[in-house]
This record gives sequence, C-alpha cells and structure tokens, in this order.
Amino acid sequence: MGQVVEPDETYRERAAALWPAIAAARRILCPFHINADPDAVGSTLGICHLLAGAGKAVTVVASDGEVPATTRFLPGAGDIARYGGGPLPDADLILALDSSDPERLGDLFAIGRERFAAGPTLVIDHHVTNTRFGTVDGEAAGANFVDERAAATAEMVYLLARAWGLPLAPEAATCLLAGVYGDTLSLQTTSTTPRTLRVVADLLAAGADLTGVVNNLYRTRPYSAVRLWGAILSRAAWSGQVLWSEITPEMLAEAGAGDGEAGGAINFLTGTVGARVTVLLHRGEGEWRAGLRTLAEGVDVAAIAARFGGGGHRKAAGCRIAGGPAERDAFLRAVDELTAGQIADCGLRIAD
Ligand SMILES: [Mn+2]
Repeated sequence: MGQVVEPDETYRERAAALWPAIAAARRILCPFHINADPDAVGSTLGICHLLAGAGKAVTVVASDGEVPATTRFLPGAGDIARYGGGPLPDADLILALDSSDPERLGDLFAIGRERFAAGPTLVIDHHVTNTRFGTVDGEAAGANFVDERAAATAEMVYLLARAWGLPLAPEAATCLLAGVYGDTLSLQTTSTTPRTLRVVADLLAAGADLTGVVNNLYRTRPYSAVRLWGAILSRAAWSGQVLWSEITPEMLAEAGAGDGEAGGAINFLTGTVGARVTVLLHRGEGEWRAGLRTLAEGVDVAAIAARFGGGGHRKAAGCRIAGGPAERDAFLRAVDELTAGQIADCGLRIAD
C-alpha cells in the first residue's frame, strides 16, 4: 500500500491510555451529538466498525433520535439506535466522539447524567472548547483525548486505529472519510493540514468510497432543500459587517424541509464579500440557535460564541440565544462589536 501516516508520540501515548477501558468493556455505547454532522456520525460509525472488528458489541446512538439524511448512506447507518428518552441501554463503557461537552448529547446526557459521572466514559474530540467530561475510576486522566489540531474527529480515529493496530476495512474508511470531508468542506477549511491530506490518502487506499461521500455530502439534495436555501438566501441581511439570515418553522413548513436541509447554506453565505462574520439563526421555542462562521483573518468566532455560552472552532462555532427578535438583533449587534474588537486587538487595519 506504500507509505502510510505514522501516529506521533502523542497519539501512541493517548491511544495506550484510552485502550484499557476499551479492552475491559464488552458492550460499548457510542452516542453522537444532537444536530449531528457528518463528522459526528462518521467518526462514531468509524470507531464502531473498528471496535466491532475487535470483538466488541458496539451500539451507536443518535442522541436526539436524528440521523442526518446526508449520512444515511454510510455503512452501518441503518443500525444506528435513535434515542427517544428513558434509561440508557446497558453498556460497560460510554465512548463519546466529537462532543465538546456532555450537553451536546441532549436528553441522553440529561437523563443518563449519573451514568456519565460514574463512568467509565471516554471522550475523543477535536473541539478547542472541549470540557473533558470523560472519566475512568473517577479520574479524567486517560479518559479524554482532545486534539484541537485535528481537522475532524474522524482524522483522530484513523490515527488511533493505527496506534491500536486495528485493521481498517473499507466500511470504516468510508465513514472516516465522510467525517473528514464534512468538517473540512472537502479539504477546503484552514483546519486542513498536511496530516489531514495524508490521512485521506490512507483512507482512499483502504477502500473508502470517495464518490459516495462527495455525492451524498455535497452534490445531491432534495428539492425541498433547494426551496429552503432560496428562502434563507433571500433573507440575508446586514447588521453592521455581520451578514445574517435565519430559519423559522414557517420557512421549513413552506419549503417542506427539515431543519437539517439547511446544512451548507451558512458556508455558502460566508463567502459573501464584506462579511466579517456570518450568522445563521435557527428559530426554536423561545430561543435561537446561532451558527457563526468567518473567513476573516484575526476573527475567532469560538471566542465570540463562548461569550454567549457556546463554543466551537476559530472559524466555525455556535451558541444559543434566549428570547425573540429583539434579543436576536441585540446579539447580532454584539457580534459585530466583538468582531471589530478582535480585529483591532490583532492589529489589523479595519477596512471600511
Ligand atoms: Mn467534528
């Protein structure tokens, strides 16, 4: 197969630290976060295939009961359990991938809070805002591996698989490729590194279905999504140098679309000339769920989202805003001010 990526010292160490809890477990519960994206589903299904190959009984669970349509083609997606409340399934170990904090696991965490606290719970993630909620024997050491340099949690899973010496079947490779392609917008984000590309090369060599990943994640969409995108784009407006739009229940009903069908619209808007930050707001019950993106140098939307109790990455983050249109507008003004402050702080000239 030629050259392959070697996991570095950190990965070998962390892989060794994580392994005892996995080795001791027979039944492993792998929940992925609410409003799942291809990295959440792909990294989780990927590790599921790897550990199933190692003889483990692995159950993958969608914390909010939803499996995004773009990921339903992934090998094993048909077996994903959809959490609908009630006690957690029996398991010797909880393994949470791509979740920056336990609240991202929604009701599954709210109801299983004691189970999470008791452990063993392992956390593998690449979000800079990760709260290290993993625990084994009451200790966080050895229960959390966060690599904020990884473009996707799926990139981490590949390197861990190498460090663990687990063989990678084409099914697992396809799931991990979907994770990397999802979080890097097909290798376009600034988080994409030489290592990311080498991992992708290895995944393709292992038989990953590139055409399936690209078609399902980026090329095909239902007509309802086209209608929804039209509504989102037509509402795009400025608040200072913040470009924003929103998704309301009425818009979804009119388009006949589900919330997940807006996926990608925010990244399209982010390319708008003159936008320092782009905000896409999803209207919920008495609150807004805000996605933030930026292409601007010196702007860190994770820091802005953190001011509102959210988190994420420097160039892509999210948070929740309680209230109605007045609170939404105040939030947008605050984002504009915080952005201007960040640009001033990093010494860049503020362009008019
Ligand atoms: Mn991710």
